Parts: sequence; C-alpha cells; structure tokens
Amino acid sequence: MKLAVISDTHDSRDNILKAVSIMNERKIDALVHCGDYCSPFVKRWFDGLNESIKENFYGVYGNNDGDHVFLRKNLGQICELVENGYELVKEFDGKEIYASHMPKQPSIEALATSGKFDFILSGHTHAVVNKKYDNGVLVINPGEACGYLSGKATFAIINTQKMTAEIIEL
Ligand SMILES: [Mn+2]
Repeated sequence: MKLAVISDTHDSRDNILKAVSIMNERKIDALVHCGDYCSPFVKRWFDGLNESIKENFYGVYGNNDGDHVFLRKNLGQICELVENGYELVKEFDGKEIYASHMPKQPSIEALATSGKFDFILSGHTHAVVNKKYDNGVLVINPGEACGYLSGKATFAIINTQKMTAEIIEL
C-alpha cells in the first residue's frame, strides 16, 4: 500500500492544497501527519482529500499545535488524532508504524535498532530523512511541507511492501 507521510505544514495553505492534489492523483491508501499543523482551520485545506484517504488519516500533535481542543474538534472530523496526542503506534498493511513529532535522535536510533517497528516516522527538524537501517527498518522524516526553513517543501510516500520511501517536492 501507499502511505503518505507529511509534517510541519504550519498553515501553509498553498502547499497543503498541492500535497492533497498529489495524494489524490497518486491514490494514496493512508496518510500520517507528524505534527505542527498549527491552526485548527487547516481542516478546510485537507477537506479535498479523497474520502478513502480521509478514512485513513492519522495524526500526532507537534510542539506548535497549541489548541488541542479545537484541533481535535475541527480537524478531528477528518483526521484521527491519537489518544495521548503525541505517539501513534499502528499497523498498516501488516507493518508496524511508530510516529511522533519530535523524538530525540538517540530515541529514533533505539526504536529503529529494536526492530519492533518497521517504520519510524517523525517531523520537527524540517529536514528530510530517508534512511534504511541494516535490520530493514525505515526511518522517515518527510521534511517540511511548509518550506519555510529550508525553502524546499516536501512530503513522503512510502511503499509498505517494498519498504521504500519517495520524497515528493511541492
Ligand atoms: Mn515545525
């Protein structure tokens, strides 16, 4: 299956709309947002996702997501925000996924080398990581969808069977 991973959208309307259009065209099966949506109004820009994607849209909060109550009320209509808000542990297509906005690098390495998850997803640094560990675990940071820090707006599409990720530039 095709699992899209996006992070650090930071209210960037144009880039969210571009990403939504690519995800629809590419017929993504599921979507994980690694946090820093920011305003709860981002819901309106994700609303254009195909219904089948919205049914499989999951997210964790980032450090810049202040209004958890309204984010859950508004964006929560189309995105399943995890119970504790910060860590998603879920199986997609027989593969175990761990997602969190800002795990520290030693934590990412411990999670990857443990082999307990097939994919470790994170955001926060606004820098792309697409790294396959020796044990086959794939560590992905899709970079920043907003493009504010690096000037490059990106998200990722994972092929869960091939255990590879493609970085898409917006
Ligand atoms: Mn951020």
